[in-house]
Amino acid sequence: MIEGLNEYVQKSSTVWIREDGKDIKVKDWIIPVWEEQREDWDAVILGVPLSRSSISASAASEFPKAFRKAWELFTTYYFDEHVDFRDYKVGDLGDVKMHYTNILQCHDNIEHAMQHIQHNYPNSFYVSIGGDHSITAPLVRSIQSNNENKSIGIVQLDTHLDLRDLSQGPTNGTPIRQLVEGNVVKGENVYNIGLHGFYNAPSLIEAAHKHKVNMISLKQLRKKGIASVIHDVMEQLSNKVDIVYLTVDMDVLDITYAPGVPASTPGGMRTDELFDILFEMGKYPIVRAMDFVCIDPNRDNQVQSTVKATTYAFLTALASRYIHKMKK
Ligand SMILES: [Mn+2]
Repeated sequence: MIEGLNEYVQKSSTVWIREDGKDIKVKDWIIPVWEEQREDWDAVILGVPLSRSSISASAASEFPKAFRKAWELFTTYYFDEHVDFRDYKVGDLGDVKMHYTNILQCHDNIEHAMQHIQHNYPNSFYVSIGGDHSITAPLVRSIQSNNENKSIGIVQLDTHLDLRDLSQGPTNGTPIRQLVEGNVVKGENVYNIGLHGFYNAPSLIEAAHKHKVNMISLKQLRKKGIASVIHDVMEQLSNKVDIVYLTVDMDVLDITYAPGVPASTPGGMRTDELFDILFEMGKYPIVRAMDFVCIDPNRDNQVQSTVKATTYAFLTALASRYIHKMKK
């Protein structure tokens, strides 16, 4: 393992036997970093198996494993754009080591792991695989402390604001509140896309107004169109911040599409809409990091709709970055 990093990160338990050939699968394409030393990974993946901090009982800690297992179900050829993105170099860093019960210790490990990763791979795109949404706070804190003179914005795909107060400690309902009140990210630089229905209490809407968090409802998104909304959001952010962090709470999806997300709801986003958003976001190199959170593979249905949807979303985001990197 890389110097310093092995104190906080361990190899993943799912390691594929990779094969080469004309037709390869995602499992053949993503390379464990302990098998191939290089500094120029286009993207690095970090598993963050923590879900004791989830408000609803969740085994999201099992998701990094389920995610890696799903790699054999997908190829590196993206039909929609007729492109094979196997030349995009992706390294798997393994998983953050967690304390059995101490959530603050776990968050500390996540923050330190991300520090070492940024030092070792300063130019890579950072992809974190949760875990519940509490992990976003230490991840963004780490990126901020590594970029002291730069400002960070957040694009959050979520059914919830995640602005709950901290009276119950840090949970998957508090990351945005922690980041805003900790002066890590300004509320006006947070754009929440996907809000709908009956899931955010008045005190949370009040907190959003107080901190000037931008709220874009699912209805507004559909009315204006995905390309136009993402273009506007990214244009605004590009004028205000140096780095954008993209956080994808899979509870943004409708419960039909995401039965494996404990907090998913009726009336949510469709998978094709999520994929389109991630494709649009791939156009912007200012987006330096991304996470996927709150997927509990033990609650998923038998055909693994949620695990597959998340893997598809992840691949869409990376394929788009590859396509737009090649265009330059
Ligand atoms: Mn959330």
